Amino acid sequence: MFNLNQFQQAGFQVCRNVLSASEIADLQAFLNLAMHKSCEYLLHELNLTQTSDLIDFMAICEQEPSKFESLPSATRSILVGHFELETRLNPSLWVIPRSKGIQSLLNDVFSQQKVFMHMPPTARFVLPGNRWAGVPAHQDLSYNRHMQDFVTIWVPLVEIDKSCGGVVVHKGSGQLSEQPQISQSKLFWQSAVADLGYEKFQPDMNPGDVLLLNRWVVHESAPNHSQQTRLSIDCRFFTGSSAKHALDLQTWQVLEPQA
Ligand SMILES: O=C(O)CCC(=O)C(=O)O
Repeated sequence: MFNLNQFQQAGFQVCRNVLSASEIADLQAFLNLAMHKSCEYLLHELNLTQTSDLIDFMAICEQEPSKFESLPSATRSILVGHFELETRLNPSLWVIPRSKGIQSLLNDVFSQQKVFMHMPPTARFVLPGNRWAGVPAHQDLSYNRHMQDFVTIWVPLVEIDKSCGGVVVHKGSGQLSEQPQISQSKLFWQSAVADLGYEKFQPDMNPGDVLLLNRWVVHESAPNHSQQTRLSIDCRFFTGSSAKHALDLQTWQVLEPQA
């Protein structure tokens, strides 16, 4: 049951059973197929034979950064767990904004204002052991200056527990002002914000549950220690205008960036 006051205070909320079983099944079917294609593409590009070779390849890159840096940016992006743009642009992912459960949640958050979804959403796959496919601690506002009033909805498509990892929320940071990023190796990811000592909370979730985040709350990816690939989608929903492409949830048109 969504609680707006609690969300505004904490900056996050785990919302249970928001997407239906059939919505989840459609998303899983689409992304499982896309994941196999992405892995085949990587194996072909890197001249490797099996998926686990990709993890060994990343371990080598950690020792020899130039091996990673010399790859095309599209390949680098898939290696750190991002689905290709073509997949992210596919309307199959609009199951999320079209879901009655998501629309009801957005209505509670934005109280009947017109809502838009940043395009394209991000879809991720974290292969077992791919510890390079993780986002360090960050606040979403630092990466989304093109929107003012927005929330992130993180949608896992597999069971999320301590072994499979998921998103770790820094409990208590939901109203924190924007934090500077501390420098660190930029080989695989952007810099992190400093650890201010907040309690780390990593919710267990089932497919159908979603994690709602405001733009200030600090959060990061947890590593995937399981034998299963972690599949998830994160969408940003906003009111007002955006300086980047957006999906209008009233008309289902993709809008051009606005000045
Ligand atoms: O899926 C993940 O591992 C991280 C997602 C995230 O940090 C975000 O959506 O802002």
